[in-house]
Amino acid sequence: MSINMLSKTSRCVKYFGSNLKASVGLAARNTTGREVSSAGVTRDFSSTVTEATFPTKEYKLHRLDTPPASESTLTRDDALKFYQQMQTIRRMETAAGNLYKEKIIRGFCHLYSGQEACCVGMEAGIRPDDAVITAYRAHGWTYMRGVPVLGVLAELTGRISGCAKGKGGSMHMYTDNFYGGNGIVGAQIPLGAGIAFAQKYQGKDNVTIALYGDGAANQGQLFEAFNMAKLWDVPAIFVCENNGYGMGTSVERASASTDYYTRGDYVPGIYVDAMDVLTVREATKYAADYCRSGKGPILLELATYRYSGHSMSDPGTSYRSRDEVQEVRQKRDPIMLFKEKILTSNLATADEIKAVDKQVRKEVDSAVERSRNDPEIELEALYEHVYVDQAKDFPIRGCQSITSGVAQ
Ligand SMILES: Cc1ncc(C[n+]2csc(CCOP(=O)(O)OP(=O)(O)O)c2C)c(N)n1
Ligand SMILES: [Mg+2]
Repeated sequence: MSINMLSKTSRCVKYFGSNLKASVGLAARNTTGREVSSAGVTRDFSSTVTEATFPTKEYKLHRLDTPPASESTLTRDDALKFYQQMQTIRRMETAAGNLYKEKIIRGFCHLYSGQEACCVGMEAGIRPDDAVITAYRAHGWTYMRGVPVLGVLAELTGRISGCAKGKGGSMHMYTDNFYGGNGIVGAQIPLGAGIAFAQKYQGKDNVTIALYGDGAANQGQLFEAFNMAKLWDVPAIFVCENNGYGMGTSVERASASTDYYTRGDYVPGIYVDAMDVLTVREATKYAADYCRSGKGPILLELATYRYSGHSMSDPGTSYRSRDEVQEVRQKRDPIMLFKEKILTSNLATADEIKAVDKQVRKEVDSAVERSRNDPEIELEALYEHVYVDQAKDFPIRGCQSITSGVAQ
């Protein structure tokens, strides 16, 4: 039984900063105020509210007259859901980092820790049938688009339970309406414009989110894609995840202008504080409405931070100080801020948060175990899935030695 179904009414609170501004009456949720969930977790509702309203962080606008919503109403269900999603991604990435250090994951591995509010907030602002395409920092997005933790971690260890059967690894994960995971910096942006073009061409009511990093933001191919997207007014939400650094370089050293939300020129843009998941959600809803109404592309700059180095081979300390990373962790961490928010507003109790943490730990630990021990695909399966409906003996150049036993 969902929380909402149980509640006859509710307490709703409105927050402005830390001050409680308004609250409306409390009515019984059920006779006992307690529920045992299907997971066996006892929830005590007596002290919680069903929804609360928070101010969003200030947006900066480029070629737009009205900003996204200045307030965001959060239900109890969504509060626990967003917390669980962000915490799962954090723990999954920590597990991936550890597996990499053990040399069980090989090759590239780019972690998303610190940036969780971006994908969780954006997913909450679009629909599952909308499309997403991102760069190589793809694990969090893969999970948010519906791949379970096992599908991500086993992909990283190259095992059969991986979402690409272990053939893709860190940068090449896919699922329905999720077009990867792309290793070439910036290359996913023209592809994203193409997906949006197809949506418009086919008369669909969908939008495409195409994400790139600050390091990709100065590439020529982005501006070519912006031009065509605006020329044909395709429903593309271009998103610059500005985590402050490219591969070993700060944005200030690499960019003549770091106002990335203005860099689409004739494409309107919004600067978004992406350490706050609700601010991201409202900006995304706004952008999706904008695109769906036929106005063409829009650009969001999500100001965020990554805790790890660029990849596992970068300790991430030669171009920024440990103190800086520590300070963000202590003062601006998106999960910590959100947890504080839902606890102080009584959307969730400390016990419920603990129960979520426990469940997340269990899921990630069991996915780690299987990702270590699952088999790899059969050798012959390496040349499958190159083409749609590929004939059994279809020759793939470079793979004949495997299939025919003849060295090439
Ligand atoms: C065309 C191309 N050039 C260079 C690289 C190497 N490279 C990989 S990531 C990266 C920096 C990208 O930084 P950013 O876009 O800010 O993304 P972040 O890693 O911060 O998420 C570079 C130069 C590449 N993969 N592709
Ligand atoms: Mg970056």
